[in-house]
Amino acid sequence: MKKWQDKEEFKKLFTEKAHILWEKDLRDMTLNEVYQTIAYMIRDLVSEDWIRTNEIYAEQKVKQVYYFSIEFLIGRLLESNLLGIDMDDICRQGLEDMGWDLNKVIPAERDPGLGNGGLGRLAACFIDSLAALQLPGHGNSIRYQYGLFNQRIVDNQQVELPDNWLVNGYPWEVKKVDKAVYVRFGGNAYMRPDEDGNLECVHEKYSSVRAVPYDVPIIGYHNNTVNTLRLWRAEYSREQLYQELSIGDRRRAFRYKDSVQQISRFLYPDDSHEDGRRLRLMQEYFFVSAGLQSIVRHYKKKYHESIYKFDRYVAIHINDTHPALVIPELMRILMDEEGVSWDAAWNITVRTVAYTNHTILPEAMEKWSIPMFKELLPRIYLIVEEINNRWLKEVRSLYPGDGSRARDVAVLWDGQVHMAHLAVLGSHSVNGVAEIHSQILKDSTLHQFYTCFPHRFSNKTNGISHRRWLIEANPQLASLIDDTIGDSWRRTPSKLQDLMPFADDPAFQEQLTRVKKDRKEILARYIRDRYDTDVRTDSIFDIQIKRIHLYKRQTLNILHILHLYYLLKDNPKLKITPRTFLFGGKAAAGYGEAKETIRLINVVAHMVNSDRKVNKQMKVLFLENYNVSLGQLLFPAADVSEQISTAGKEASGTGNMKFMMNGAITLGTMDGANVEIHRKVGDENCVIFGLRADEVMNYYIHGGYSSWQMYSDDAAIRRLMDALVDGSIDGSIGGDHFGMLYSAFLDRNDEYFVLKDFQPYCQAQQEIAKRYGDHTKWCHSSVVNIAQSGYFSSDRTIQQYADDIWRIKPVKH
Ligand code: 26Q
Repeated sequence: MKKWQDKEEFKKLFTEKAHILWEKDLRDMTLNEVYQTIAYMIRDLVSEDWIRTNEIYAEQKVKQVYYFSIEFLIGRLLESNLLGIDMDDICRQGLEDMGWDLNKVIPAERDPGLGNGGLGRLAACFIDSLAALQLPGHGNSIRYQYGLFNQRIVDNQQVELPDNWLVNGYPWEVKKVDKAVYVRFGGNAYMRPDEDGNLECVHEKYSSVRAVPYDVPIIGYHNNTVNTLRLWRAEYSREQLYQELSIGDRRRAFRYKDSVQQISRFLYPDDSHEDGRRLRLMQEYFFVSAGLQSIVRHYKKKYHESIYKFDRYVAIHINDTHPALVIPELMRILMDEEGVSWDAAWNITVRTVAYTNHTILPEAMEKWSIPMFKELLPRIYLIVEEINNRWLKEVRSLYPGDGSRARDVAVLWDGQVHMAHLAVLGSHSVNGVAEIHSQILKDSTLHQFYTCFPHRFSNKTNGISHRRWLIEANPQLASLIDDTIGDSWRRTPSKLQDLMPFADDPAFQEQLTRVKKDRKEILARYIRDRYDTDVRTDSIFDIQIKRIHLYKRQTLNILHILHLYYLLKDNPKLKITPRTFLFGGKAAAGYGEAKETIRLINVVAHMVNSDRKVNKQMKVLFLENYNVSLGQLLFPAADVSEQISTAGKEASGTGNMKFMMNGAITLGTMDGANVEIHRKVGDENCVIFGLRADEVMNYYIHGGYSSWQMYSDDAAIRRLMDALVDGSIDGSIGGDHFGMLYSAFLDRNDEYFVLKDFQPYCQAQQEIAKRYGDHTKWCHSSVVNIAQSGYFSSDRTIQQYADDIWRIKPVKH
């Protein structure tokens, strides 16, 4: 790996590069220009290794994995790349000599919002770990021109603003025009006999979209590996445009041009309620087809192996069902372009593809209407139909007379294409993302498939990059850990365990307290600058940051806050442990209840914060525009991690792990990875409350829960529910106030058991306050959480995928 020898060399190269790029005096450079200059300098350092990494993979013909995900929420890259190549100190010193502060330069990079939340961020942690472990693995996705909307709060409500993240250019990407491919949409597809009497497919009158890759280097941590995140952009094909124009149909030509450019224009917000939009299906096929074509092309050009050995050299992973069209698309390429028979193509496909499920919420299961699917992807539809026919034939012969089987496992059913069923059928591996979630897949969601293919199912508990979420986000804690146990945990995060003996060490506890206090002060400064509000750093920082969803129960949190407020108002002499409640998260624009939740939080926050009788003891804030960068500021400052989803609903959660790694104590339900966090740290070092998944399931199946009953029996609940609609919180009479939430809780029988879990949650909050009061014990818990968090590094997760699913090995160089 090339390096800058010292800060003098850095300054010299910086000056040269800046002159070439900006043609102006250093003194006139903007922070954005400074950031971009360093980014290009980093690219100069890694470019040889980037080329070399790919050469070695090809020379040694190693098996490679391609991680297909419709989202990659990578966050800013300047700091993580500087840390990766170990050039952060030299860069910082060099900049300082020239009058810049690296900490002020870093925020000049716009946070690429190419994802909604957990699933997209997981993909980013995974490619980070692949490179860190020197594993041959790459990402494949879409280069959205606009990321997830920017969120502003105006009059307590969320307003969505477009995220034009590319306006100033993106220095990390390299456009590869020579690697463009074409993706076909529409037209007619049918089978006909060829000269030898074999059936061949004819696909005609389609329209072609040019897919152009933009590659982003994924730099390994202190090694020479540079893998690739390939992002595809849709462009119109000039040939096709001229053809349309030559026919004389200008309107058709421009319609074609417009619709093509739409394909990679916007990231869809996670809106599980909105069904199958045509453009979304186009996006899915677009990046799947482009990615696969380029993989097959590379395989043929560089590996010189028979196409029948494809699965020995290539693994393809699909991150949820959004890329599940990989299955029929690989079948198409193998059969139509490589002349492989159906049976052989199916074998190769199943052996190549592996699938991860991320949700069991029925409304979030992906389905597409058959007529739309057929019209947009006629050739792919024929293949899906054949997959379905052969499968149902097999099912009927295995379970004769059992009509309900077909319904549970069919790919085509009720006029729809069921993507999860296609994904399970066409993969050799299916996994959930936490133990409890993988169990639920086997027991209920995919139970029938589990009985057919038990060996396909496994669990791979999620993980997070400890490089981004500890080393980068919390350098103060990272260096305290170095000073205490050495720095081997940076390569081997399980070594964080070595902190266990220090859990009761007074000197270590004192230093940890200092670090937490520093991080709370950094956050408090941000809050003061942005919101003109002071928060007490001696208060408990209690944080819930995640997408806003009914099942995640931000409502439970805010109802408890309102309840605390009433307690203080009713007993003016009452003293509670001072608390700062922080929220962050975006609501899908079309998700009414989620947007109403944001408004409720803000209205309660306003009422509490402006009440001088209580605002010394509690503060509530909703922080705008939660994203990766804001996360890096919040996780290190947290005392309490709110993980309070209805048991059985949160597949895993990954924010829970980021909090834990930064020494926060989990306040959570027995859901997702909370179950495993609880097992690692024990009852004494986290606070668990509420219904268990089996109890929730029982209520769904057998009934027996009435939220109206809760309302009548519990005066505190009654007061809170009434407050939602009587105008007392937002200080206005009339109007429907928080009618949607009121209805969800009472008229729709509280589907997520917020009222049922309310009192247990209040007690859990009291338990938190009690424990926080014993500072030594609290510190002990905090240390145990950090020490046990190594298991939740995505390095462990990726090692399991590499060993059990992909069968790939590290490549040292
Ligand atoms: C679907 C249709 C149309 C438009 C968008 C979507 C869509 C987009 C994103 C549906 C779902 C998502 C994202 C889901 C997600 O983030 N799931 C989370 O995955 C994490 C990583 O495994 C888990 O930790 C979380 O528990 C899970 O909720």
